[in-house]
Amino acid sequence: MRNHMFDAIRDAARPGATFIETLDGRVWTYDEMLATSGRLAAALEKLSVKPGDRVAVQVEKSPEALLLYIACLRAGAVYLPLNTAYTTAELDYFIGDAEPRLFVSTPGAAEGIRAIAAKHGARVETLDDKGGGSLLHIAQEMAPAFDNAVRGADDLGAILYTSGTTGRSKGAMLTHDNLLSNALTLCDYWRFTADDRLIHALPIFHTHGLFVASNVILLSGASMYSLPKFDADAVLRLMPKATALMGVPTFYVRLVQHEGLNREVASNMRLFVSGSAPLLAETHKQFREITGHAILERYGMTETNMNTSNPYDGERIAGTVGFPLPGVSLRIADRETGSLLGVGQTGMIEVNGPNVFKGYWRMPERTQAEFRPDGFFITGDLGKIDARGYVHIVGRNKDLVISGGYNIYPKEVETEIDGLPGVAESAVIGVPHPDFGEGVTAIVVRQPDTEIDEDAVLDGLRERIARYKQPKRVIFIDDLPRNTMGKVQKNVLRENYKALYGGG
Ligand code: MLC
Ligand code: AMP
Repeated sequence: MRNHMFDAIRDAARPGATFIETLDGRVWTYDEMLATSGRLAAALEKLSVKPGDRVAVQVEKSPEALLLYIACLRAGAVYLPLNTAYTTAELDYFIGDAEPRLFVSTPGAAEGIRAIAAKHGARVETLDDKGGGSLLHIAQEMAPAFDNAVRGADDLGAILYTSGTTGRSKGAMLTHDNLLSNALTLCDYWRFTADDRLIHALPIFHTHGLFVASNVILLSGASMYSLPKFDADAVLRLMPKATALMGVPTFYVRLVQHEGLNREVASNMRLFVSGSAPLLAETHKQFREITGHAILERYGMTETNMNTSNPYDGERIAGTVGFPLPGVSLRIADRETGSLLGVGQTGMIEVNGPNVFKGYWRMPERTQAEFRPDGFFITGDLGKIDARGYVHIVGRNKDLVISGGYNIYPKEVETEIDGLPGVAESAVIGVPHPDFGEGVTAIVVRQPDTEIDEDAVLDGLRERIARYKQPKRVIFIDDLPRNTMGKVQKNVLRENYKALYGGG
């Protein structure tokens, strides 16, 4: 193969068929996908992007943004998507760490980014969600036929940053074959064909929306309705014309609350997938009662793509994430010793397979620490396998909050809060939230004789960390509960505040 991932995309592309349709009825065919991604790849080459160079992209969701991902594969560049919610302070770290050759931003944000990019030697070009921006301008001058870079199975296709337990984000390096093998497995397991029409309402800067949703459509030659973001009204309007939806649990929580959801509106749909965070059994049940469809829950990670899935034909059991996908080995091991555990025993979930990433960008020690000597990746999720082989996720061994499908590492938020004047210390926890699953909550201890309040804490965080990481509530207490070792007892705090948002 000349270009491991792109060759497969090109081979699946159906001449004349629709690839993307947007809410305003604009259509991008597979022919346009090939031509525009070729022009964009040529533009990257013109901008001196060489195979192996990183291209950081922080833009609004649009068909062109997805074509830029494909263009990066074709040019041999490493695609590095960034959440649009990241603040300038956060971007400084990512650009410094990844050292991209090129940073593609929205026209509105470009000025603010230029200074940081220049500091790290990156050039800035722009892309907007209306088909404009300097990068597309350059691409329009290029020929659509592009001589694709030679890329093998093990070459990097993307780096996705995942927040770090120590506060520093880690870039997960994903190879062409990590992406291709997992997408092909999912196409097969979930029975995707060229007749499918996916409602794509996820962001395209994370694994779920970029690799699971988009790659599956590309590799089955199917089409998607692309929504700028999740909107329950729009999803329900599209359902009668669509066949599949992929979403985080919040999508389904909002859909079951919507009066427009019923059996008839969902009758053309064949598949509803949920993942990125635990789906409540209650939501699964309500959705089934209203529509007759059993949501198919699966389990994945940025580092591993998808690991397990409930079956397409067999029983989809609420509260489980199904079976290891074909080609993926999954085992449960003792947290401390690493010795393997038996049926029904709870321990660390460890995985191995062509889906598992190559390591963390420029962090060989962290990489080594998160793999067992026999190559299994230690996920940080706690789980068990039942007698029928279904995997259950029962908790996390990592201090992590998942809110609306986004991961927030408390350490990062605590470090920012602790740096504010008047704060002695803080503990950030996730507590049940009816919409987001978990709500980020800060428990703060003031310094003696200071008066810092909730608004002051939130004001202090506004420019520092992305909105979704900011606490929904800040609570002040006199002392954090600690165990005899002096460690903050977050379990006690989670119990004390479990009803804060009306959940728990
Ligand atoms: C938005 N807000 C959030 C939030 N999303 N706060 C906490 N958690 C979130 N996830 C903020 C907004 O900035 C806004 O702030 C307020 O909450 C209410 O916004 P909203 O309009 O209700 O939110 P909305 O835009 O509808 O977004 C909610 C959402 C979105 C759930 C649709 O967050 C989303 O699309 N999440 C998907 C995340 C995802 O793709 N995860 C996959 C990761 S990959 P204010 O106060 O300014 O108004 C992965 C691997 C795997 O995990 O297995 O898939
Ligand atoms: P991310 O780092 O954003 O890729 O998030 C990956 C994490 O999301 C996993 O390690 C799990 O903790 C969690 N996750 C993903 N899918 C599920 C699921 N179906 N149920 C429970 N947790 C999930």
